[in-house]
Amino acid sequence: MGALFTRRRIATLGAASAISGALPLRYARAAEYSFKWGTNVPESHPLNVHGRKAAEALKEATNGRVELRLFPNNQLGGDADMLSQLRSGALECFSLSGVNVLSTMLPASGISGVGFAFKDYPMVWNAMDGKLGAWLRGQIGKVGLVAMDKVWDNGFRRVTTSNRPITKPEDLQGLKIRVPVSPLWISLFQGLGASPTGLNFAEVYTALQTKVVDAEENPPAIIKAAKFYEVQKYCSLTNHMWDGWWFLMNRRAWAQLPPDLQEIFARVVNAAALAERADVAKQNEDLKAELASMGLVFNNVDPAPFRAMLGKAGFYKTWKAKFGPEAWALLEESTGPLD
Ligand code: X2X
Repeated sequence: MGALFTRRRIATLGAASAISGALPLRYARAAEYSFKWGTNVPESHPLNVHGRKAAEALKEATNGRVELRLFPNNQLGGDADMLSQLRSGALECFSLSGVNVLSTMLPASGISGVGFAFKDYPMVWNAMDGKLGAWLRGQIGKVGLVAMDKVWDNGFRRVTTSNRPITKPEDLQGLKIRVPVSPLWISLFQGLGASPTGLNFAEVYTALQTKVVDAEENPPAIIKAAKFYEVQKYCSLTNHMWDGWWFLMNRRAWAQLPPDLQEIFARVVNAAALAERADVAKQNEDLKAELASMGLVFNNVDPAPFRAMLGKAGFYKTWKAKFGPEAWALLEESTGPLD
């Protein structure tokens, strides 16, 4: 009876607020569960576009009981800040690449970033939606975080520079290039003879603009959204690494949701990840012409000599030893032999 009474009262209030143009009736109650969700890329990136849609869909599917509040573009702090907020529970959800700062506390999560491992998307999703992904989610669980099943796509990464196109490994020698804060990323570019600096994404535009670094590497959707074409001249299609974002949650926040809401939450977020993947893959094809019209000069790259150089530098041997035989075998199940 009590519940019915409450619902009637809310219906009455809802009708009143509808007249005054306030909250629609369906969501007249404040959400029971309100989670903040931080991302490190600008509002217009498909991660956030589909993130906003996911938040809407979740509100619909839970009748307003669960709310996701998206904070794009490092509004809550840089990658390292958001990761510590996530761990403490100050932030409930964070989209983070396993190869990025997550790998500084969980080295295993960097394995998806091994240089030139994935050649195309079928290979990527075979691994990340398959055994390697399941194994990685298990590792993430061991450090007290929850990872949703579907990884959101960032894309195949390409080197951009302000001073010269990269067509062969020699062009990378001594190049001052920004990479995310990650031992694997640093090792990859050192192995290729460049001079990498680890910086959180929030600092990249300024670092390029002030020439603290001459280069960075990211997929086209990011080059567009973060306007790197304003401060970079060349884009070399190196495809040296695929990258994606885990949808990570603080474990206590996840555990607050009763099982039926957990099920809806996972379903909605994972469906949004699939839609985002399709959008990013398309953008990464389509954006070349648009970015070229904005002045970015593209060139193709033969990956073979770059990969050979990494092999000679001992990159694959070193990282195989660090990740261990179990993880490496899972990666090679999808990619084929890597060394
Ligand atoms: O920091 C980057 O370059 C970015 C946005 O691609 C990642 O999150 C790895």
